[in-house]
Amino acid sequence: MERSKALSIVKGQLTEHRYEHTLGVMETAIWLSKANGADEKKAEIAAIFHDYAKFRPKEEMRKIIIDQGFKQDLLGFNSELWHAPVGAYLVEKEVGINDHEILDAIRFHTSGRKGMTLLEKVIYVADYIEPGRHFPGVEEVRELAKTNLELALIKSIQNTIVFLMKKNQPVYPDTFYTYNDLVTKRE
Ligand code: DGI
Ligand code: FE
Ligand code: FE
Ligand code: FE
Repeated sequence: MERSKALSIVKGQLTEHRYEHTLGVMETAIWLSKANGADEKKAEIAAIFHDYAKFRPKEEMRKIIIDQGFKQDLLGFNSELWHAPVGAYLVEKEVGINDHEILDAIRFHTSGRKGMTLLEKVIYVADYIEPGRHFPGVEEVRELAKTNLELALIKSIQNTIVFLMKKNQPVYPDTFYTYNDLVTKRE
């Protein structure tokens, strides 16, 4: 799909602020792809659609997770996690994207997973460091991403876990599995 067509589709789903974020993720995902040998075109499309479901009503998302038999444990954790698997589903159903690498990059962009693909790593890190992001620790991850995607990914997951724990919020187990998998492989 053409970039302009994809952007016009997603614009209708997002707020202005979230659309600007999406453009930032797109640009960042393209340069991370170039630097790491990922498929630039797939990264572009995955980035454009990664937050497609962000503003769907909670009840719609809950119903899709139940009806489609997605991981039911999601329902017991922060609903912020839901837009990723629901997004992958809706992007296929409503937009007609059926490339599984792209859909998985959308599906796992919030929690990550054990055995993340290169494209999934690119989208995860791009989502975290795009130029519109301003939070403590983001600059360190931006620096790491210039030379080492893997280390940038590990640091961004660590930061997310610490951020949630500092707020006494639950951490979805897959976020830990992602982290453990990445650091175990580096040992
Ligand atoms: O949709 P975005 O804001 O661009 O970013 P995202 O899809 O990475 O969403 C991250 C949000 O999800 C962030 O505000 C923290 C929240 N969250 C809640 N519980 C968890 C979680 N994120 C992860 N990775 N793991 C959790 O257990
Ligand atoms: Fe997201
Ligand atoms: Fe993220
Ligand atoms: Fe995002």
